[in-house]
Amino acid sequence: FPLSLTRYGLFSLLLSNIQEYLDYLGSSMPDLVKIITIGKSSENRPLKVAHISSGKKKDPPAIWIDGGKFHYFLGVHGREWIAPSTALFILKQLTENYNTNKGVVDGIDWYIMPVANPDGYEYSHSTDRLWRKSRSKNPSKRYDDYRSDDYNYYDEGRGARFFWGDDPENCQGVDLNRNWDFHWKEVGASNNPCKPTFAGDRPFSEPETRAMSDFIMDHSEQMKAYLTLHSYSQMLLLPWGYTKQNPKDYDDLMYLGRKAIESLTRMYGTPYKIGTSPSLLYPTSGSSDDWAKGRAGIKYSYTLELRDKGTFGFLLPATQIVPTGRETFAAVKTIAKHVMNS
Ligand code: ING
Ligand code: ZN
Repeated sequence: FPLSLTRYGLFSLLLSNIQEYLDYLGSSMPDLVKIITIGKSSENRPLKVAHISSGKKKDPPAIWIDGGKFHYFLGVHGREWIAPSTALFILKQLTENYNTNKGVVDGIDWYIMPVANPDGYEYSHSTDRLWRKSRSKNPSKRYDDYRSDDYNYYDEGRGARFFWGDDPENCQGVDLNRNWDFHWKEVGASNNPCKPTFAGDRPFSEPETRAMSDFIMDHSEQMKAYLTLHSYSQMLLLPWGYTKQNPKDYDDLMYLGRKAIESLTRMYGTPYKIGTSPSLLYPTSGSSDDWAKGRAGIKYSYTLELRDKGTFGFLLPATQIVPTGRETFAAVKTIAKHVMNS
């Protein structure tokens, strides 16, 4: 199957290519890969998860990876194109290169969702390259009505290097990384549907976050690690996002996080920072990694902010897709081995 991660150059992978590739894996390796449709997006696109399980080990621990919810494992965010590519790279290694990666495939049940925000991903290709949110229709209220309660944190300080601009023309969609039901909308999220960090009218208002959270909850006992891929800034973020207090097992998360990043950096020397979002970036609430730890009880919950540090930002050149995939897979394997042995 001719899936070339770089073939589409700067235009990245089209959603249709990704969906076709998932279906191809499911039908060509039915004993190893099952494609599960966990729901539909606002615009009725299927939300697909690849379940990789060789059946070699009884009751193995499981790892979830999403890109583009977010952003990367096609994370949740539309514009963060390196996320789905990296998720696909990992998926490809675990399946087509099974023989090289037998240890981690046999020892783990993998759930990989390359595109958690298919509508936003599609919209970032067709209309607005820097689109972040989903594409659901918000109740029409004049933009001016929201000005008074705008949350302006991102207009100052370090967050400003991201694109958080006002978008009065585009008041559709919800930030799928502010919509989760854990300390929802307490900090770092907007009431304003025209802002890139709009949290939604209520927690889990969106079909994408509902489908993901229901699925993860159904498998939460098995899941030992939750990874969500975003871009950009080269950071491994750990909970909590909503408070400056650290979780009780912060040292365990830092220990494994450091080991994972050592593996990543060993490959090409790419430097990463490790810490919580309030200490490295900005506070946020209603994000998926906080929910995965706080509600689903998944111990190792991490957000990976992939390449780069701002030179190209969201417009990462296609020549960096495969190196990003390789170094990120090294980090993911380190996490997998730890989870297998503990
Ligand atoms: N960054 C993440 C965001 O949703 C993040 C950073 C993730 C903060 C998880 C806190 C918790 O803002 C991008 N690039 O979207
Ligand atoms: Zn993101």
